[in-house]
Amino acid sequence: MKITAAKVIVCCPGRNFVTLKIETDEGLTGLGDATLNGRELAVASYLTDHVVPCLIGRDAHRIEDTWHYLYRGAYWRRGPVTMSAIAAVDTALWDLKAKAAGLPLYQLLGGASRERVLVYAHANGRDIAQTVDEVKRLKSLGYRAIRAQSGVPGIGKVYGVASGDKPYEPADASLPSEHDWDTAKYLRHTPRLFEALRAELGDELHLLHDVHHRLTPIEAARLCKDLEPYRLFWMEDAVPAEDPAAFELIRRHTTTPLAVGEVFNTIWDCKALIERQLIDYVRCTVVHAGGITHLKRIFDFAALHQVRTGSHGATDLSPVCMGAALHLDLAIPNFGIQEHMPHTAETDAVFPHAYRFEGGFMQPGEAPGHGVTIDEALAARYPYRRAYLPVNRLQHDGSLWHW
Ligand code: EZ4
Ligand code: CO
Repeated sequence: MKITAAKVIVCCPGRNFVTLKIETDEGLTGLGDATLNGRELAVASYLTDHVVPCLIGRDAHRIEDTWHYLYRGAYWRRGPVTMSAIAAVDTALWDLKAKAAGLPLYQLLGGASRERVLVYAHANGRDIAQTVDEVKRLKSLGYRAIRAQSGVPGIGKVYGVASGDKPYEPADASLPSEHDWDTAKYLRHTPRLFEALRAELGDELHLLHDVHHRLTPIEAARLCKDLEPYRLFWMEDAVPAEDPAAFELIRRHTTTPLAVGEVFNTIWDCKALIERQLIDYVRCTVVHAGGITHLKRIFDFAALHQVRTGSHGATDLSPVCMGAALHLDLAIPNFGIQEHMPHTAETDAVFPHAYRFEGGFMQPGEAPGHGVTIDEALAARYPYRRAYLPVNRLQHDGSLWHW
């Protein structure tokens, strides 16, 4: 099966997505997600200008070889742009191989290790009462695990909290919007949120929280200790992800489980965290961590060290990524949980898919490949719109902080 053509499709059905479509001489096509929120066109150019010319004529079945051809062959290894581009090729090739076999992708990854994929939903509200109501609403839809984020008194715009009635979507402006931050206010407020949630919802529901990289190690240790009575499923991105030593400090102080990895792009970003057992869940994704081939390598390595998976699944990862992720989730032995933020109706219409939500769990479906396609005519009706993630500044002196 030879690759005859490959093209990059950029569309914006409510938000931007970059999709790679690979065509073959056998008439089969494969799709990969290449979306990098706020830097979409860099990956589109990397693919169109530098990767696609190397793909034409290659054997589509040689997935591992193609991965190394693109990784080693670039000389300049790693980084989110390179690894998202490699991921798109890799995902499209797995899609093709599974279609050629006439099997859903999870069958090629070893078959199902479980019957269904546990997912967690996002609840947010401008205050504690509204967040509690939203958690109750999501629980009534069947979710067994819910991430809770709340507005903080005295802070204007907080990560994870929607403005108005719209679903939360961080890339909200054609130039970066400015948010404000005060760590002390956040540290006082967050334990109250989880105290209220446990009081109202009881012990059964899994509760999660995302700090979004905003604390120092000792502040994160304090928050994790304060939240111990509420038994979180995990605390996500408690500190900026680059520094394993920060996690060592947090670990010394608390038994709250730790999750990190949505910004990682290779195994080298999480190798020390995993082998030193400084985290409990690794959150790398198909799209930002080099595709199915590399993500499976990370997850297998994590399994050796009792680290489970919890792949990022925000709306800026396209349905193509979600479809591929669910096949991996179903197959790997050390799956933990999958993040699930539903896409808008416009996005779902552009990317028809076989996966479905069923009472707190998801299924990748039985369609050959990863089960996600693209309606190119519809996609063409939603041209790219420049959009950025916000920046964040400390309230007391305006210095730039982690968003
Ligand atoms: O801010 O995907 O857990 N989910 C997250 C996301 C990220 C966005 C950035 O593009 O942290 O909401
Ligand atoms: Co996150």
